[in-house]
Amino acid sequence: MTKNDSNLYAALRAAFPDDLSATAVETDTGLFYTWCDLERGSAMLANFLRSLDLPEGSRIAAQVDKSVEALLLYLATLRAGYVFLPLNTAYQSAEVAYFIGDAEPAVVVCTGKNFPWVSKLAFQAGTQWVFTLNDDRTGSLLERAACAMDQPTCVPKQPEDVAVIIYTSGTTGRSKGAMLTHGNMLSNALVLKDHWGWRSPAQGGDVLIHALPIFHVHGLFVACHGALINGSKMIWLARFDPKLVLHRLPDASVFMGVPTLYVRLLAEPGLGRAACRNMRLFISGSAPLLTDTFNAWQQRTGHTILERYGMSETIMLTSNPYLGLRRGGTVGQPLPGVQLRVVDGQGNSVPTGEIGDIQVKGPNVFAGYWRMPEKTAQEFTADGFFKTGDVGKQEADGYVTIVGRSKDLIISGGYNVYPAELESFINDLPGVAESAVVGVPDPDFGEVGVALVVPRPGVVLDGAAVLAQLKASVANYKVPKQCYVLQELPRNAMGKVQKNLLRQQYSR
Ligand code: MLC
Ligand code: AMP
Repeated sequence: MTKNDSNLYAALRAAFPDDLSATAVETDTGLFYTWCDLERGSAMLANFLRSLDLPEGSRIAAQVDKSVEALLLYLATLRAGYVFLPLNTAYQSAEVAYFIGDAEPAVVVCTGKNFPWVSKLAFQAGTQWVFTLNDDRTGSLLERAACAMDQPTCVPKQPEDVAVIIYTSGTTGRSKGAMLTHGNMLSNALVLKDHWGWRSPAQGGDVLIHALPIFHVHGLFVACHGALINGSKMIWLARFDPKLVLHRLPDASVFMGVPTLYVRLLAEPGLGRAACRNMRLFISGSAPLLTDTFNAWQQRTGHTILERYGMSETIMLTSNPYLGLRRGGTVGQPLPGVQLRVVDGQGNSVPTGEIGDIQVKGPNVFAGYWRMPEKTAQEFTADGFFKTGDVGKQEADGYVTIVGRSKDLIISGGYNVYPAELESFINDLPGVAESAVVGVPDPDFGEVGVALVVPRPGVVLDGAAVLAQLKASVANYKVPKQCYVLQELPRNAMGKVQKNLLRQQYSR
């Protein structure tokens, strides 16, 4: 193995089909990108980034709408040897300011529409370059890169070199940037290639419908790496639209989604065996898939959804089998190379089938939180296992079931929402004494937030006004769907807010 083999892009590129003129990506706007386009386009962007003479390890932050060019920017960053920092397009200015301030990217790429405020805060934070990239192939990034060479740059990397930082919010305090290495991502992509039975181009190939956002692990790594490392074509949808997915299903063989996507597809009368006739595999993850959804899908389509479990810090951890029993309500068995154990509060393994905290170890587990050595140390055990914060059990045959979370986290439509972040914002609003945000079941998003707010003495608060203020400040998916004003919050003998009671009372 040459040194260069550890750059993730080199491995992805090696899997491109021999015929580079074949279609690699087809978009919902009728554009066709060949494998040669991916190779040349990412080379030009990589050479352009290198021409900026950035220090090694520079971060390239991107808050851009989904487009093939945004994917090329990610691939170019890998090739150029820098560190990619994808940002959710729903983040508003305070959120973006935090990430840019913390990660100190040398380059920020944003939409033309957001350039005025993003560039202001980026330059204030010391960023040298701010470029624009729009979803219609316009913007200063592509204009500048058009003059770059297309020589096949791919900077040599070691497996332990950081390739991406993914920010995850936290139950307390600041958001943490999980550093994923070239080695983490390549090992996981290779395991999934085998585990999910991807068909090589020589075997007729697979076609993936890509309908997820590309700023998280699911859409960017599991889906894009999956297709690229198998030389498989992607049908690229800018956003999830159940009718469009249904329309394209006959042209595809693999689909990946968070449970909400399956719930919304089931609401389409046209979903049935005929629409899925060419499909090989439906994969679900990022949030619990209800057994009802699993069963309804099986009945309507004849396909058994394969559920898997992962997280930003670890990419994919467990999966139901491709061949063998896909057990609804479970997330399957640890992937090859992943060690998983379930422990009690003292860190001792619990007996088989009993509930405890899930800890994991493997080549896919991240290198630590960006500039947070103490936090990183806290999240690992002395023998190197990462504490996932998920609570579950493992049966004798290895199947894992997630039953809850020790972290105070709501997963809504596959997005993580941290109550602590919202409570701290609400508590700072005038007239608010205290607040609690809890997750309640929701048929569409799986779980949604509800806010309970206690006013200061003598103040009259309006729940709708609290939500409006939140909406003006944080990403829209974080905004609780309802807000109730209470005279006090229920507390236990230790003075801790009893969120379980609130959850029961406000379940819809
Ligand atoms: C949108 N809204 C949400 C929401 N998405 N609210 C709660 N939870 C969400 N996920 C808001 C909108 O802002 C809008 O508010 C209202 O809810 C209705 O929006 P919508 O039109 O129904 O939403 P839509 O744009 O269709 O988006 C829904 C979605 C999207 C499910 C398609 O959320 C999505 O793509 N989710 C996937 C997330 C994902 O990829 N997660 C992977 C993380 S990686 P208003 O007020 O504006 O009307 C990971 C690791 C792993 O977890 O294991 O994979
Ligand atoms: P994120 O930090 O956004 O990567 O979210 C990771 C979290 O999503 C995990 O810690 C789990 O709590 C949750 N998750 C991912 N996949 C599943 C799944 N299949 N079932 C239940 N929870 C899941």
